[in-house]
Formats: sequence, C-alpha cells, structure tokens
Amino acid sequence: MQQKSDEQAAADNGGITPEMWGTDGIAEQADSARGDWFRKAKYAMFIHWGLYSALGGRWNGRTYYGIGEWIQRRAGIPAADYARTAATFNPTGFDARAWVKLAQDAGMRYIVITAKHHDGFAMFRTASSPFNIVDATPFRRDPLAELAIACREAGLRLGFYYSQTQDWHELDAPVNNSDATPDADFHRYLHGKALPQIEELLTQYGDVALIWFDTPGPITREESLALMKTIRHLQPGCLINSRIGNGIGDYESLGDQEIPSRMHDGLWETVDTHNDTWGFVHADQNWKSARELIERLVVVVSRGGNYMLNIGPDGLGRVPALSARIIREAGRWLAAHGEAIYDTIPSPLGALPWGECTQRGNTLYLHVFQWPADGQLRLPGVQAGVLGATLLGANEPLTVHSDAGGLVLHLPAVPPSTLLPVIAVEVERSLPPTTERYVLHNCVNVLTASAARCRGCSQDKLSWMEKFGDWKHAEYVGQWQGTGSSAAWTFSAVEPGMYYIDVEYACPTAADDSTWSLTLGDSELTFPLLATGHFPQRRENQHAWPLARFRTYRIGLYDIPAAGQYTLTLRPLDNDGGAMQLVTITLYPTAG
Ligand code: JFZ
Repeated sequence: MQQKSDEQAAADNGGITPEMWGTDGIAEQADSARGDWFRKAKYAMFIHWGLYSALGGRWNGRTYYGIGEWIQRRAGIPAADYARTAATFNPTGFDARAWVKLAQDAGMRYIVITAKHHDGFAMFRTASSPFNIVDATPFRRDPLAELAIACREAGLRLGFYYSQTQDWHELDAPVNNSDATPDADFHRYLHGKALPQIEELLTQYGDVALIWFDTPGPITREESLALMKTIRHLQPGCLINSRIGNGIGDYESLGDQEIPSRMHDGLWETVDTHNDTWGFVHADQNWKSARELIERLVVVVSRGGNYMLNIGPDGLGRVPALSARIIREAGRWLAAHGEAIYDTIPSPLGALPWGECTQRGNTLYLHVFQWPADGQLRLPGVQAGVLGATLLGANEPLTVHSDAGGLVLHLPAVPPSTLLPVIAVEVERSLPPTTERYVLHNCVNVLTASAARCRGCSQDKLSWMEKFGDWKHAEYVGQWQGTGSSAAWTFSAVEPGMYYIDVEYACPTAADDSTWSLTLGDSELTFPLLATGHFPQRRENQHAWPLARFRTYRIGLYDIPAAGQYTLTLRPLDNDGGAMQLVTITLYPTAG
C-alpha cells in the first residue's frame, strides 16, 4: 500500500495531524507543596459537557461513532450552524449537587470539567466572548459557578479543562479550523479570548485545583509560558497539566486511556473514559464494568499515578443512568478499600503475576486480581518478617509462612464477595525494591514487551483509534533484524509445572509464514507466524500505515521441570518476519 505524505494526509483529515493529539513530555514537576494533595488524591472525576452533549453523536439523521465532542469536525458542521444549536441548549436537568454527590459516592477526590472544549463554547459566564452558556442559551445559568459552590460544600477540589489551541469558533485559531482564513492571527485569539477566559476562570470561582490544557499542537513555548504566567500570578497553588505544551506544567497527562505497563516516575495521571467517548453519545452504551474501573484505578495507582475517569452528561445535564450506577458500584468498593488506594505509594515489589501492590508505611496492600484456587498467595522473593496479614473487610488474621521462594499467605478457598479482594500485610521493615520476575503455577503469567531484553530488535509504543478518538495503546517488540535478533525474559519458577504458551502479536501479510522459535531452557517450540490482518485505512485515521491487528495464538506446551531460574527467548529463524510486533507471551498453567 502506498504511504501518503504527511501533508496529503493532513489535508484529507481537515488538518488533523498526529502532533495535534500528541501529549508533550514534561520538564518540570510540581514542587512537593503544590502537588501534595494531587499525589494523595488518586481518583478523580472528569466531565465532558458542552453543546456537543445535546447532539449526542448525531447530525442530520446520521450517527457518528467515536468521541462525541468532535462532532463539529467529524460531521463537517459549519461553525455558524453549530453555534445555532446554542439557541436550544437548555439543560434543565443539571444539578451540580447531584454530580458532586455522584463523585463522592464514587470515591473521587476532585473534579475537572470542560470549561471550553475545542468547539470554543464557554460553559461559564464570560465577558470575553458572547459564545457562552449564559448569553447564548435559554439556560442563562453558569454551571461552573454552581459546581464550584457544590464542590466547596462537599470538600472536593475543582479544576477546569480549557482547550487553548483549538477553537473551532474563532477564525483566529486556525488549527483544525476549516473556516480559518490566511489572515488568521493566533496571537489575537490567545490574548483576546484564551488568556482573558483563563483569568475569568481563576477569579470567578474561588480556588481552582488545576487547569487542564489539551492538544497543544503548534503552540509556541512563549505562548505556553504566557498561559502559565497568568495562572501562577492569579493562583500560585493551581496545578497545570503537561498538555499546556512545550515540556512545561506540573504533572504529566499520559495519552488518553493509556495505562502504563510499569512504574512511571514523577507526578502523572491517566485519563480514561467510561465508554468510548468523552462527550455524551446516544449510541455508546459500552460501559466498563465496576470491576474493570477498579482494576484500571489499581493498576494506575500501583504504578504511581492518578486515575481520572470521565463521565459524559447528556444535553439535559443528566449523567447516563447506567454509567452512574456502575461508578457507584465501584465507589462502594472504594469505601471499604480506600486505605489501599488514597495516599499510598507504588509497590516496592517487581511485577507480581497475580495482581498489584500498593503501600503505605510498612503495610503492603495486595490487590488480588487472580484468586489462587489452591489458597496459596505467593509474595515471591520477599523474605521479611510479617507482623500481621488480613483480608480487608474481614477480621480473621491470615496465616503466613515463608519458604525458599518467599512468603506464602494462606487464603480462604472461596474469594470474598467483593469486586477485588485486597490483603493488608504488615511487614516488620520497609522492603528494598525488587525487580526479579516470577512465574507461578497457580495463576496466569503474562510477560510483556516492555519487560523484554532486546538484541537486534527494539521496544516501541503504538497508538491507534478504532472508531474515532477512542485511543488504544500497545507496547511491542518489533523491528527484528533477522536471524540473530532475539527478545528474552528471565524469571524464577518456584515450583515445577506445565504451561500452555500463548503469543500475542501483529503480523502483516508480508511476514506471514515466517518461522520463529521460543526456547525455555532446553525445550524449544517453533511456530510459523500467521498474518493477523490489518485495519482498513479510513479518511480519519492518521497512524503509520498499514496498521496490523493484534491476535493471540497458542503455540504449544512447556514443562518446567523444577524450581529455578529460566530464560524464555523468542527469535526469528529466517529473515522474513522482521515486521512482526510482539505484545505479550502468556504462560497459562495446566495440571499434569
Ligand atoms: C483530547 C481531545 O481532543 C478529546 O476531545 C478529549 O477532550 C480528550 C480528553 O483529549 O484528545 C486527545 C489528546 C491527547 C491524546 C489523545 C487524544 N494523546 O496524547 O494520546
């Protein structure tokens, strides 16, 4: 397939370029005082709400799947037509206290709401543009003012999302704006609308926890600094996320819905959404379950980050009922297990095959994703004395013994009826960090691309969207340089046992039938690659092309004969498979 030039691709996409979406790295980090509350809070509510919420992913009788807040761009709605929808925007069901109550029931500690998204419509009282909810709609109320009061009453912090670069209503903000003219003057937009509105946000609503910028695109360092200076001047305690652009800001926002595969340093967050859109879309009922939400929160927190989960209220201001119900269900788990989340630090233990670990003081919180059928939960490699171990929510102390492989906790055969069981283990001293990896026979063991040692191949990340704006991410090992290249994982097995081996990879047609080898000690499995197919290219997608799909194939069975250290090595046996992208290798235990 012929690769399009970047310019050609950008023109086809109405100017949507990869840089637009990209999140910048971050050079500075909040001083500990400014970031302290953020570091402890862990869980937040993100709210995308605007004129697009009333459209709900529909325009002229057609449904647009994917992120609803981009409907203006996706459906090619002229700015004037889009602006006219304000005349009927009347969210009489909006109740700030009800939203805040939901956040509290959910166990969320702060709220960030879209003050102005890319459509340019201000969801607050502003003297800087008539295109706002107070002046342009029959509603006439300022929802941010009501939300600020409700948050203050409840003791929740409130922050504002502000789209600083994209503004599809303003001819002077040319990025992604099909109506923009050659004499567009970004400086005029920045100083005439963006900065004044940010000043309003920082002076009309009391303490602002943070300003959440987005899609920095081509914004210059000078412009990012001007935004930062305004914020520092008006509210020195207000945090700024990395999407202000140009490597500044107080904390890092990872790619949308990106959950890192291992420890990540500094102050950071993962933003996630409950379904596949941020703004309300009628057609999207693909809600993550309460268990999934808790798992995602736990994984992020155990890697050192905050988890901000988005809800998309509809055009009347109502949170979709199923979304609220599921978020409350997750909240009941947090009410009982909050000590394992808030104000914790990442686990000192390396990757645990059965779950995740957080820590406060000398207490380890073990989040057991896979409850062991034999009742033995291993903390491999841990040799510290244990002062006590309990299942959160139960009073019975758990028995613990230690052997050459580490600590073993004896669990009841039947897991407790909670979304995700957590065990608190008090150790006699703080544990040194470990990096060793283990494979256990009473759980499914996943070896990830990011944990591989590469020779003649390399680790990389891939992001793609399937509908539109619903970002997916994968880390993989790729760019194999033929025979002689290899990826290897070293681990310890604490007991003998047999395992099925599942390999998850993407393989373009060109690499089909290339032969590969996976060795473990003296045993070798060889297998041919099977082409996995690829996503058809759409006008709206902008990734490197072609984009293969990931699939999982079982390639055989290994017998691990005895406890000990092993190395699993993957390598091509010919030079045809260089484009194979390996994501995970799973060791799936079986009896025998
Ligand atoms: C942006 C917005 O365009 C979108 O509408 C939504 O508000 C979301 C939270 O943020 O989209 C992005 C921004 C950055 C990345 C992906 C989508 N990224 O860095 O991967």
